[in-house]
Amino acid sequence: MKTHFVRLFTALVLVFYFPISNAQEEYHAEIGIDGGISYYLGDANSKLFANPQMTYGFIYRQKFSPRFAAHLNLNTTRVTGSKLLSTGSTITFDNPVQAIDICGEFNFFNYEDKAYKPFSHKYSTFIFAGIGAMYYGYNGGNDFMFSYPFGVGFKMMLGKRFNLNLKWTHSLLLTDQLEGLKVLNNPANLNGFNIFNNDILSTLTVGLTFNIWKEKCNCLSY
Ligand SMILES: [Ca+2]
Ligand SMILES: [Ca+2]
Repeated sequence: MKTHFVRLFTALVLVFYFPISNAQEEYHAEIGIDGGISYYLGDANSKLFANPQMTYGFIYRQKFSPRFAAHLNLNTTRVTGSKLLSTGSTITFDNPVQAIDICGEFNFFNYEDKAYKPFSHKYSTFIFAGIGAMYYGYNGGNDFMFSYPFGVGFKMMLGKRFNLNLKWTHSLLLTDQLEGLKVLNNPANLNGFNIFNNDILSTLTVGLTFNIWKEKCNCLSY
């Protein structure tokens, strides 16, 4: 009789305790800020990380699954440099740029805090690509053009609510105007077929995001 009671008690504990203990909070989105450096590649510069400028901005990330997410990134920075022209004179520029990107993300690991599931990690490298736009000074006024952002990153959970993000982004502008000067807009007349002759804005940033949009999950039901 005592043995039956112990078995029954153990079974009840297994049935009721484990679903409760494994019911975790899941968050569907993140908001946060990022900051770091930017540099430009184009008609006046071909070196990575030349003339680095400060950049900072806002991030929103929507999580679809442990592997897939999408982020919205707003960043502000400047594009600076100088160029020796064929006339013998040197021209300098310092152009303010606002950028917005919307990218899909793929995580190389399952980014979730579930130690009992294989391939789940509290960190992951990820790749992303999408579409964006930039608003910048051009020829005494302002102009706007779409871009193709893409890059690599690393994300890591900091406790239950925060995430650290490292991101290296390259945004190919669909025009050659990023320096803000007409003389550096397609100066070699090479932009006809090769979109990669357009200007590129790159950023290397560290971000801190906060988990929002909580939903209880029964983690035994996956
Ligand atoms: Ca250019
Ligand atoms: Ca160019």
